[in-house]
Amino acid sequence: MGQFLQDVLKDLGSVPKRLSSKYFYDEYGDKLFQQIMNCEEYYPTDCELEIFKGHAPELAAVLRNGLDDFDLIEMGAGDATKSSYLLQELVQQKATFTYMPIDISSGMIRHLEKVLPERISGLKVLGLNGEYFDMLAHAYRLSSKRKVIMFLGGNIGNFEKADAYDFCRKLRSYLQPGDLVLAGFDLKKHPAVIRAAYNDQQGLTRAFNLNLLNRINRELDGNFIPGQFDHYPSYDPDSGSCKSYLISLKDQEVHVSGKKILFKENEYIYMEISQKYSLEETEKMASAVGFKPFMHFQDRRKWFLDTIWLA
Ligand code: AVJ
Repeated sequence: MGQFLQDVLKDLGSVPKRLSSKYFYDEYGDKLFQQIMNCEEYYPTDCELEIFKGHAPELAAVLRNGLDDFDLIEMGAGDATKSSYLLQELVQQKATFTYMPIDISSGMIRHLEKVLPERISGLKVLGLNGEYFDMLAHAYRLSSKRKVIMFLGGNIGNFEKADAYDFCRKLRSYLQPGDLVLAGFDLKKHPAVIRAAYNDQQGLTRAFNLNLLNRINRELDGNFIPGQFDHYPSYDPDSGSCKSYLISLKDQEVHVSGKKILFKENEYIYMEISQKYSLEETEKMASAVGFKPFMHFQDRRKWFLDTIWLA
């Protein structure tokens, strides 16, 4: 049985029901996420891009930390739009480094290895296709150079807070003293701004969530009727957790690969968390897992944080 099916059956068999947002990103989900990033209400991408465009020289200087040779590793590089500004700047400063994007998509890695050195001449790219920590260990076997790890886009927000601590503690355990982390966090702000970003007028976020039911239908022989589920986004300013749910609109029976799943009217499926932090909370997390919070970069509205931690 494939991992996707195994996870879906376990998650829909649990109480309360849930699904994992890591499965949002099939071909159609990737397209929807691109559209979300371009829509009026969704601010995090614009904020982080503003930071990378506006502070590239300072970011580059801090990450170089002198003039030594280093490996710049990006976890979940995607199309590397944001990091390109930093890469460009580092090459311009004549820094000696290798850019090592890690991504689960082999197509994306091949694309980056081809396209980036064309766009940024002189850039050394070594793509690592696989899971974050497997590839991180691999990078340490490949070279003993100082490591700078980037984890951008507020992807850390897709972990529950306790899981984010575990992730960062694990990350710390792989690193050597002197290594750096550059992590992106979406910050707490006016709750209405956050809620709007996860409940856009065009219904893109709704479609993004419902697409997972369609994906299950397509890939796992499911028979969800997406019209019988409602998208319910919520944001709690106290905890900072922004969560999305799908609500069953009636008592219904769904089959996935021959397995029966029962839904009560108004029963929910917990789909995604996008945890928001205060700046102080990120510092607390860094210290708790053994990093020294070193430097903060923010956009002019102070809605997003790219923070540097020292191992
Ligand atoms: C890709 C995890 C940063 O949580 O803001 C966008 C995904 N979900 N709209 C986020 C997402 C709904 C996004 N991240």
